Formats: sequence, C-alpha cells, structure tokens
Amino acid sequence: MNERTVATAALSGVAAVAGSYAITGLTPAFVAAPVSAFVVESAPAPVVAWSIGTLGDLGHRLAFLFALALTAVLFALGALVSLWAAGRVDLPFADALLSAVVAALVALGLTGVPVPAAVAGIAAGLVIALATDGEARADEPVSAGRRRVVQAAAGLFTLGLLGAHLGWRREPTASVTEPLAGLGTGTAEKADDGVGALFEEARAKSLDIEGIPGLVSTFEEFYEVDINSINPTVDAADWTLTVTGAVDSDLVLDYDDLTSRTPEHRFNTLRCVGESLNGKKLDNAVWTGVPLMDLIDEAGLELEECCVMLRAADGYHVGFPLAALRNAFLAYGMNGEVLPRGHGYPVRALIPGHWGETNAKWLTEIEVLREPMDGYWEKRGWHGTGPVNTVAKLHAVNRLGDGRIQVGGHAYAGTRGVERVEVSVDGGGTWTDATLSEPLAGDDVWRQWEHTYEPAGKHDVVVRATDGEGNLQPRERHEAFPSGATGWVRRTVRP
Ligand SMILES: Nc1nc2c(c(=O)[nH]1)N[C@H]1C(S)=C(S)[C@@H](COP(=O)(O)O)O[C@H]1N2
Ligand SMILES: [Mo]
Repeated sequence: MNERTVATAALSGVAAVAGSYAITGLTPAFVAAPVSAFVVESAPAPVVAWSIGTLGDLGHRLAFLFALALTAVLFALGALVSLWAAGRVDLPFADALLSAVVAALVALGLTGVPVPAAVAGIAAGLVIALATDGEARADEPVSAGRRRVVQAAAGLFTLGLLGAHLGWRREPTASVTEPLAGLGTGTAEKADDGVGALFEEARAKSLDIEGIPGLVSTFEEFYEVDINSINPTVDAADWTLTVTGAVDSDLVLDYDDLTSRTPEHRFNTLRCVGESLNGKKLDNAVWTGVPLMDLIDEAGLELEECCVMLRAADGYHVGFPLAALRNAFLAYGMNGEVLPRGHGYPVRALIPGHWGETNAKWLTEIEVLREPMDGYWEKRGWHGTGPVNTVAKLHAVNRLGDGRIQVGGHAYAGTRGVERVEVSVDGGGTWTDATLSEPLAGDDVWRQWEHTYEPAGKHDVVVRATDGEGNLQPRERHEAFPSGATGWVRRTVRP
C-alpha cells in the first residue's frame, strides 16, 4: 500500500459522504446522521457540559464536523480494503466496482435506506475509477500515478460541489414553513382569526426597540436547540401519539384526531437552561394546538401524584412532575404556520414555566410514571426540568441622535411573570424603573423593557428583574450548568 492508494481511498471516502448528502440533504437517511448521533450519545457528560458552557453552539458544529470526518474515514477504510482485494483480480475496473459495492453496503448498514446508499456507492466508485483509470498499473511512473490522483481530486471537487448544491436544496430548515390549514392563507398578519388577533396584540404592546425581536420572535429569530445535528423527519400521516403508563386505558391519537379538535392559540415563551446569562436562547411565539391535559383525562389518570415522561422521535426524553402538565399544550402550529421541522413537526409539547428542555419536539409518547425517572439531560447532570430562573437581558444599546442612549431587552420569569425591571447606569449604585411593555395575555410570556438616559462618560449598565411574586432576580453569578445561569447582566457602555 502506497501513499497514492491511501490518498485515493481518502478521496473515495469523502465522495461517498458527498454523494449521500446530495440525495438526502441533512435528513436521517444521510450517512453521517447515525455517526453523528453516536458521537453525541457517547460524549461523556462533563465534556458535554463543558462544551455547552464554553463553546456554545460552536461545540455542536465541531462535533458534527468530527462526525462527518469520522464517516469519511469509515468509507475510506472500506475503499482501502476494496483496493487491496481488487488488486488480486485482473479485471478492468475491478477496484472501482468493488469499492462502489462496499461503500453502498456500508451506507446501507449505517442508514438502512437503499437508494441513497446506492448513490453513495456510485460516488465512491466513480472517484476510484478516475484515480485508477480502470487498471492497476504498478509499473507506471510515479508522476503519472500522481496525475491521476489529482484527476480524482478534481473529479471529487466537482462531485462535491454538485452534491452540496443538490443536498442544500433538500435542506428542510426551520424557517421553511407553510400556512396552517383552516387559518386562511398565511394569515399570521391578518387579524380575522385567533392567530392574527394575538399578532395584533403583540404588535400593539411592543416597545419597538431597535436591534431586538418584538414580542413575537420570527422563524429566523427563534432559537433552536437539538440533541442531534440532524433532526428527525416525521411524516404527519404516519405519526401517532400514545398516552400510556399509569392510565386507565392507553390512548393513541393520529394527526387528524389532534388537528380536528377545536384549536386554541396562545403565546408561550421558551428559554434554554444551557444558555449563558445574557444569551439569546429566549424567544416567544404564537402557538396553535390543544390543551395536553384533555388527552390525559381521556386516558384516565390512575394516580394523582408523581411524574410523567415525554418521549420523542429523535430518542429525546424528558421526565418531570405531573403537576407541570396542568396547563400544558400540544402545539402543531407556530406563528400561524405549520409547526416547522426544526421546532418539532408535526407536534411538540409546551410546558408553561419550565425550562426549554421540557418542551419535547417530535413528541410521540406521554408516559405517566409511578416513580421519577431521569430524562436525556438529567442523565447528563442538568437540572433543567424545574421552573425557569428570572432574567432581564440587555441586548439593545442604541445611540439616539440627540446624544441620549437607549438600553433595552426582554425579561422573563416563566409563569411567575415579570413585575418590574430596574436599570442602573452607574454600575449598580442607583436604580431606576425601566419602561415595561404591557404584559401579553398568557401564563408564560416575556416582556420587553427599555430605558433612555443622558450618558455621562463611560459607564456600566446593570439590569435586574423582579418576578410577579416579588422576588428580585438573584445577584449571585452562576454559570448555566446545571440549573440555569444566574446573576445580573452588566455591560460597559461608551457614549
Ligand atoms: N425531541 C426533542 N425535543 C427537544 C429537544 C431535542 O433535542 N429533542 N431540545 C429541547 C431543548 S434543550 C430546548 S431548549 C427546546 C428548544 O426548542 P426550540 O428548538 O423549538 O427552540 O426544545 C427541547 N425539546
Ligand atoms: Mo434547552
């Protein structure tokens, strides 16, 4: 085995990944999907906590890049074995053919989806064919062999560009949406239905601060947190939700059963327990769906105490006290559109007042438990199933034309509500009440705050909220792991 063989095998490995991506995009049929899930699953809990705390979303992206590389290496190893075995038979294109078959089998083994696996195989074989010209030529000059490896690299580059283009077009992103049936046509902006009325309310109550979202986050603004880099693709036609466990009789619902019920529309704010104190994983939307407790009542509770476990199509699961379900919601619409894939299509849970992680996306099962059980994040040391911490964010620092400065952001305290936001422009020495947006209707909604003042030199702005029960946001600083960041947001401002 020489350098050229290794280079050829490596190129073939990358080609298999590119070929697969071309036909699957970032869906579970992509060869890197199971590898990525494996990487995420086997990452030790302290590494995960460190990565979320220190690298944030970058950690997630690096893990995915690592998974992509690992997948390519896997295919390259397959190609090496093929090249070695093909060297034993004297047939034209034996190496390309064998490599194609081996790559297709590896892809099939990884994903179980035949057509994309075949495409991965063809791509892998094609690159080998370019690199070998159909024959093993052990006696050729080194320069000629190099030329063919370069030729294969060029071929792979073209193939890669094509693959990236094709795969990208298949990308089912969170912001690709379609209107929700029964609400007219993309009626988010119209006030003649339940969603439109809520949009109107949010618009009227918004303080319109430049540089931060209004009271309803758009699809582009709304944060997304997933355990996997590749989200599940659930078909609403095949989807069912099972209510099971300590209930009188199991209940199984399909998408039509759920969406034919009288819909409700409500605001609900979500915040991720893993975000930094002044992070941006806090958003609000208008959701359409039905109260979750109705389904539990239909199944009949066998017990009044203890817990529940929500399970989802991506293997995600989250357990918490039954009491948290009291005002919970099953959403199939978001901002007047069909719930986007990135936010849990076809159906997700919304659990008012609790951290983001309780709001299971791609929900498939609600199990009533007799004893508490840890969910995905709790097994990794997080305490993200309880009520949210109170926070006032500082995201807007606007220099107004007249020399004054406007600072502003959102404040959130879950179902306790935000009663007051105070701002200090002297580093915490003196405090002034900020202007607050009128509270939106709903149990679990954020507010906007704003304060405009005459600056005197460089200064520190500090902001703190008080919740609806009169509790001041704790001053003591703590990082997000394990139960949410605490402290007061502070920012140095130069006029
Ligand atoms: N099935 C499933 N549900 C999930 C998650 C997930 O990875 N899988 N992430 C959770 C976390 S940690 C948060 S903060 C919220 C984020 O919801 P969003 O992506 O719609 O903003 O979804 C929660 N629900
Ligand atoms: Mo989260």
